[in-house]
Amino acid sequence: MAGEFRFSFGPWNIHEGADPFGPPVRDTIALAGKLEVYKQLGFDGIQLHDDDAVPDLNNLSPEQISAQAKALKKTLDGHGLAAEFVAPRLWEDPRTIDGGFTANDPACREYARDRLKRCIDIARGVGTTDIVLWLAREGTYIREAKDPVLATKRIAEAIQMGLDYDADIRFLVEPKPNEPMDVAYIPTIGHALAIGYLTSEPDRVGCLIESAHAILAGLDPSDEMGFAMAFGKLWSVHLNDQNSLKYDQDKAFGSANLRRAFNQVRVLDLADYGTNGEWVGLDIKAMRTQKEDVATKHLGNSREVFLKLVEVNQSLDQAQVDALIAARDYEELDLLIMNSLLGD
Ligand code: XLS
Ligand code: MG
Repeated sequence: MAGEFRFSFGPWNIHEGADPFGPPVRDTIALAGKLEVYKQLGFDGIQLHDDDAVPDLNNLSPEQISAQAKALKKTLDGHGLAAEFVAPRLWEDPRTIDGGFTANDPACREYARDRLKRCIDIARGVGTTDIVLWLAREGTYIREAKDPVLATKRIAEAIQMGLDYDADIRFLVEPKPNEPMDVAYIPTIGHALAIGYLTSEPDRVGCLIESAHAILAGLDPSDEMGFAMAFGKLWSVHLNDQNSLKYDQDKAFGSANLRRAFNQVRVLDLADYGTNGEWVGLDIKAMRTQKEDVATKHLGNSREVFLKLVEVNQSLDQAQVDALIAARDYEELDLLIMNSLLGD
C-alpha cells in the first residue's frame, strides 16, 4: 500500500547553495532550525554525519562526544525523529587530503581510524547502530599514487576494526565511482558488497545505494538495488537524480528521468523494501537559484514523486504485465508503462 514507507534526509540537504564556482546564496540554518521542518515535510528520520551530530568533535574527548550525542538524541526524541545512521566525515580535515583509511601517511590513517571510532560512539549516543561509509577520498588522482591491493585491504581492515570496536554496529557502504577523486576504490555496489567478505563478519556489512552514484558509474540504479536485495544487503537508499555523466548533481528524485525513478520505486516496492525497517532516504540538493523561503521544496517534492510512483506501480495490472512478458511482447509492455506514467 502506498504510504507505508518512512522517509529520511540529512541536514546537509538543506544548504546554502555554494558550488565550486560561487559562494553561498542562502543563509546558514542551524541544525535546530532544520529539525523544525522534518515533520512538516513528511519525514521521520534524520541521517547524520558525525560532525552534524557533534560539531567540532576533533577537539572533544570521547566522553564529551558521547554526552553531546546523547543530548542530541533527546532533542530528536522531542521532535519525534529517529537517527537513521551516522557517517564519518573523512574528507574535510587536512589529515584526509590523501584519503582516510588509504592515506599513504600512517599518522593520517590513524586519524581516520580514530575518527571512525568516534563516529561509532556518536551512533550509539543518538540511538542507531548503522554506520554509513561514503569513501570520499579513498581513491586516486593518478593510479601510481597508491597500491590498489593494499588500499582495498586497508579499507577492509578499517571496517573490521569498526566491527570489533562495537559488536552491535553494522556498516552500510555507499559506493560512488568518482568525485572528489578521479577514480574511487569502491565504485559500485558489487565492490561494496564484496569488501564485506574480506572481514570476519560479512553479515554485518551491507550497502546504501545512491541513485546518482550508480548513474555516474554508468549503471542502472534499479538493477543495482535488485542486486543488493538478492544478497539481503540493501539496508538503505539515497534517492535522487542525475542528468547524464557530469558532476554529482543530487537532483530531485525523478526530475531527470522519470522512468528510471519509476523502476527504482518498482523494484523496491515489489521486494517489500522497508518491511525490515529500511528507510527511504533522500540525498538531494535544492537548485542554487532557489530563494531562501522555498529552499526545502526539493525534499517534499521528491517524497511526493516517490509516493505517486508507488501508486503507479501498484495500479499496474500485473496479470496484463505477466501476459505481455509471456508473449514476449515487450513493445506493448513498454507502451503500458509509458501510459501508466502519463496517467492513462
Ligand atoms: C556524497 C554522498 C554523501 C553521503 C554521506 O556524494 O552522497 O552525502 O551520502 O556521507
Ligand atoms: Mg549519499
